[in-house]
Amino acid sequence: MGYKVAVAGATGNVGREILKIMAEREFPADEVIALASGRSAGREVSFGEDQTLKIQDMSKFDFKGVDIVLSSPGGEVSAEYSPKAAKAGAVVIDNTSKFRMEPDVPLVVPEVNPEAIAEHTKRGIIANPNCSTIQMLVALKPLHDLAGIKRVVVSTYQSTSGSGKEAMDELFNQTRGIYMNEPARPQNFTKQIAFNAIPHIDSFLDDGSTKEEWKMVNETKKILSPDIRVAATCVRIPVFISHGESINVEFERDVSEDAAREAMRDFPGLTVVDHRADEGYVTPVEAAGEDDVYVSRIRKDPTVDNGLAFWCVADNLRKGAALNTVQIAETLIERFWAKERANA
Ligand code: 11C
Repeated sequence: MGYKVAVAGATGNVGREILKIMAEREFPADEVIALASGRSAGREVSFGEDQTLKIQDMSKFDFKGVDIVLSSPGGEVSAEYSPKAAKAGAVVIDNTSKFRMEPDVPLVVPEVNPEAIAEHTKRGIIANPNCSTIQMLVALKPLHDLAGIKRVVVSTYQSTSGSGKEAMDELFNQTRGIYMNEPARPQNFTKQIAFNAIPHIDSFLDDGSTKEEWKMVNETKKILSPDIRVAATCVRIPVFISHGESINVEFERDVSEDAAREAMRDFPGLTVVDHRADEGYVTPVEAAGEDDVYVSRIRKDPTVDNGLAFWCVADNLRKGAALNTVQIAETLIERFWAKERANA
């Protein structure tokens, strides 16, 4: 017997990707319900190669009887509906930043801290981390186990899809417009995104950092270790899908390039493509549509004791959001519910 699953925010970039991934991975669902705002109710979304689902209005939906809600409708909507769904008995896997830092809500990357899922019983909510944190932590976990990470310096190169469908359209239309001598009119971004790089993602904080950078620092502490210090600079670039990251790590103990490469190769969800030659590394375009996090350009950082530097890239809509959400649900079922059902 399978589960009753609702996908909240089913018309957004992440919601549509969740439905696609559920179908690809044959998620054990008996019933899948697509939810969105009243504006989209009645429209259809694709589910797998040949099925469609009719969107239901989330504000009128009764969550009773739903086992799992995979939720990415935006922070304010989640703030209202995730607790409502949890109260009705569902476990909500929430993709927004709303609940991530709450102490009784586990924040999970299944390859890194699957054991934290046990805490889903506290609030009925499991939080999915920010996309730029997820890919960095999949790359860092085997290195932390190997040599103990003290400090990380990361600069991101983030695609426009992290900001939604309209932001991707803005990149497309602005790029075309510039060739036709039309002035760039930023709407979703603070400055021109076509042929540019914007060192500003999410809102500014009092210390001069941005909320996106704050998330990378604090989510890393919650998931991997509170002792790891992280300095992050997050930059939006004119790419449609996949975030790139340049990462410098300082370790407790010495770690060779070969040992790092081997540990990363053995880690689930991580692929090392690292040839010191033309094309011997992975770029955002190549990572788009893929499930793994890719690591390239592994080398010593000689400016600190026990330092390494590398490049990391992943599809921000898949591993950075939808795939990680579905994997949390799969792990919840395999590690917790399957056993309960077997013993019932
Ligand atoms: C971006 N990382 O690329 C953001 C998108 O906290 O879940 C995801 C925001 C979040 O703009």
